[in-house]
Amino acid sequence: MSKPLEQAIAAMVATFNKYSGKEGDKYTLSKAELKELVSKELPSFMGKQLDERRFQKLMDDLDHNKDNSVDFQEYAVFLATLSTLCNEFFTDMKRKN
Ligand SMILES: [Ca+2]
Repeated sequence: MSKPLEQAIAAMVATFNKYSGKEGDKYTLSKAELKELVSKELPSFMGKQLDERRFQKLMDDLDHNKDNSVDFQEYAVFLATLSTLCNEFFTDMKRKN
């Protein structure tokens, strides 16, 4: 049985591949693929209904090389940013208690 952190890394990779293979380049996320991944796999982090303006902002922020798709490295930066926000949230909670 693999450890939780190993499972988390495997889930991160498997989730990317689950959506990246749906259309176009199977090694990158198109805008539609990213939108589906975020709404189905990160609902409590990102909200179930991301409005178009907020989603476009997210896509622009993540797509560092401006090729209109999110590759694995750009996706990994996104998850690292979410992890950092999560850690800050728990650190603040501990400080308050
Ligand atoms: Ca890109």
